[in-house]
Amino acid sequence: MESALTARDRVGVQDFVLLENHTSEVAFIENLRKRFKENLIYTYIGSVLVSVNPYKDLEIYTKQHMERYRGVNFYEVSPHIYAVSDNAYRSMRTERRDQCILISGESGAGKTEASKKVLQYYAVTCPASDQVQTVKDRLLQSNPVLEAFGNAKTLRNDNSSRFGKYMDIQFDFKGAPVGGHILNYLLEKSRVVHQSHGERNFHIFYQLIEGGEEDLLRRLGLERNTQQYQYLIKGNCPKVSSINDRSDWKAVRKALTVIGFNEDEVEELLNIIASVLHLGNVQFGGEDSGNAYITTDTQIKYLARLIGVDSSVLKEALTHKKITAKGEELMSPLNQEQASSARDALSKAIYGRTFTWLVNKINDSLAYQNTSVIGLLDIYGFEVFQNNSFEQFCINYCNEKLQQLFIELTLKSEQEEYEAEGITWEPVQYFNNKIICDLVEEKFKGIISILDEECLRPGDASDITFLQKLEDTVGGHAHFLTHKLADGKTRKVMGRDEFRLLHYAGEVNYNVNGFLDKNNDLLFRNLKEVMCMSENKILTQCFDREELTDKKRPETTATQFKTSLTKLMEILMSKEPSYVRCMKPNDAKQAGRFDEVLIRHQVKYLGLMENLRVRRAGFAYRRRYEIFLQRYKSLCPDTWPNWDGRLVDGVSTLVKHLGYKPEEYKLGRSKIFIRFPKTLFATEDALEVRKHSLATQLQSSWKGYS
Ligand code: AD9
Ligand code: MG
Repeated sequence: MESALTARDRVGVQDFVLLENHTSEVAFIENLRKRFKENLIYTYIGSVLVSVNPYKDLEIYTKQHMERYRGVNFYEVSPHIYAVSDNAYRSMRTERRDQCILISGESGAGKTEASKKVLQYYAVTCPASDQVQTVKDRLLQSNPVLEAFGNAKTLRNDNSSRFGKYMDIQFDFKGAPVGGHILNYLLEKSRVVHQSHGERNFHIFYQLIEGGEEDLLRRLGLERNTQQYQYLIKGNCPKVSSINDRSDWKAVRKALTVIGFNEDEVEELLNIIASVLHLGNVQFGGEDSGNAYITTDTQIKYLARLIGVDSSVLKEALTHKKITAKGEELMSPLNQEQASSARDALSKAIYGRTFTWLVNKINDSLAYQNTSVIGLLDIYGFEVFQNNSFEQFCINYCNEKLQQLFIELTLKSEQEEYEAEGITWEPVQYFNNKIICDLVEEKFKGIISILDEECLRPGDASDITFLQKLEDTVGGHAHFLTHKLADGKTRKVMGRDEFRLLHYAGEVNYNVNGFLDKNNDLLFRNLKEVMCMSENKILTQCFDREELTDKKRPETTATQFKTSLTKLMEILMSKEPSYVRCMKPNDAKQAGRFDEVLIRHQVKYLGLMENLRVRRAGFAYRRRYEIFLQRYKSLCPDTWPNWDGRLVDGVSTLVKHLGYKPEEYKLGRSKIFIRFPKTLFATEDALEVRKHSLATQLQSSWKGYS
């Protein structure tokens, strides 16, 4: 039998607080590496779960595994996402407190996979009736649908979430899942009309074209060739080896039915998807006067039929803009370039609004009930590309907010625990990223405010004037840089149209081109009018006539996002959080490769060393008295087989018998705090020896009978 000591040597410790040298990053990474090589992808820092993406299917998500974690305390079994799920579930049941599981990490680190595992765990292990089964099925089937419409292949991840998702799972008093509700955040709409090299549009387009039945494609006027569509060729990446669009299409079709879509609704939804592809193929020519005209009549014919509008109305709307002059409404012609961007704006609006409609539709089918909930947050991870734009700015800002929440909540809860136990709190130094959140979101002075100001300013406002304003306002900020150096010289590595933010997770250069347009997100009024006339029932819900009469300027994209994030933070703050910190082991999406540089970078920006220091703040280990006594009571004749007195006295007697020195531990109100891992290891080893000798004794006494 392998001794406890050699096992520790081989597979490392399952909780970083038990690392001998807990301040050493080298020891931390070595522990991760050892475990990763043994396919042990999960490790704790106290109650925080650290997960390293294995990039291969491990046999650790079976029903048997789920059973193993059901109703069992954290430290009795090896670390697992199921342990976190079960712990949150039990806290919700016993303490009647709403829970949330916050999953963070960079793009491709495994957040979405982790959130699916949590959902599957509840679907399998929670009690069920027929009605509950329907809810469970719908909760599970919402994933393939939302992923088809909201995920895409990027350079970082073949199945990258291009929207943020917060899902409440609701449980009744028996602990059965009875409903759910999804909030979605800022879909990356620009992907509908443009993709960077090596990336794709949203999965659904390829699924439909590759998997759609012959007569369906005929009805939609589509060819079975993705390369025919302008919106699908920009990234020059029609196929992805890890993705089977055809079988995914089947799964999505089935999922839509489970969620409760009838045939007509599916047809209308697909009409919209096909319309976007046809819109992308609408081309414009230029008359001598410069006015745009449409050169592709076939597309207009299909569009008119699929959207259910008159083709001449549509043609006019795509090439004109309605203006009001001297109280009179006039149609002013657009030039070629303007018409192309109006067309793209329409495609983005149609797709974006349909996505929100889809989320609402799923919510309706999940029958929201206000009971105990467990919230699951799976949002796009921090990302840095060669060229970073407005989308990365929003995504990375969102990650700053989540990091901020993590810092506030973990520090706060640690501090509270020490106070509750009557043990002196030893302050820990850590980097607080609030300064970066403020730089982005502060009223009047923050980057978003400055951007909004430029968006509203009539006249010569442009992306470049926005950059100049930034330089004037936040130029001296410690986390902001542009090509201009303080001495008037130029920083050569940066473009004149870029600014750099020093995020908690690393430096990112943002190119300002397109910031104003994307933030304004304008759609010409006459295009909105046409959409309101549509006979497609989904589109009539997406484009409301009231919008046409509303004189108020709609909120900018960044401000809407900021407001929705503030609300999200409030939701999360009101619940008891559990954390899953995901990491990616290499950039090649390969199994078995542990790139130390990449891991070190993530350990650093996820603040894992600080997390560990806070968690240890003097003490490596803490446990409730009854649990500690139950586990180790056999090691002391006074506490074995039972201790009848006060728990604290029992623990005190036990540890004195074990030879703990006064400086090695402290007794709080309900828990024992142990300072060094070696003390605990010695006790664990003693337990191992005792079990072994008991087993040997038992064996020899049996031998006596034979
Ligand atoms: V992004 O911010 O949405 O771009 P995520 O969500 O963090 O990102 P995702 O969960 O999509 O990453 O994981 C990326 C890929 O890694 C998956 O498609 C799987 O192929 C792989 N993966 C992640 N977690 C696991 C796992 N526990 N077991 C096996 C995994 N493979
Ligand atoms: Mg994801």
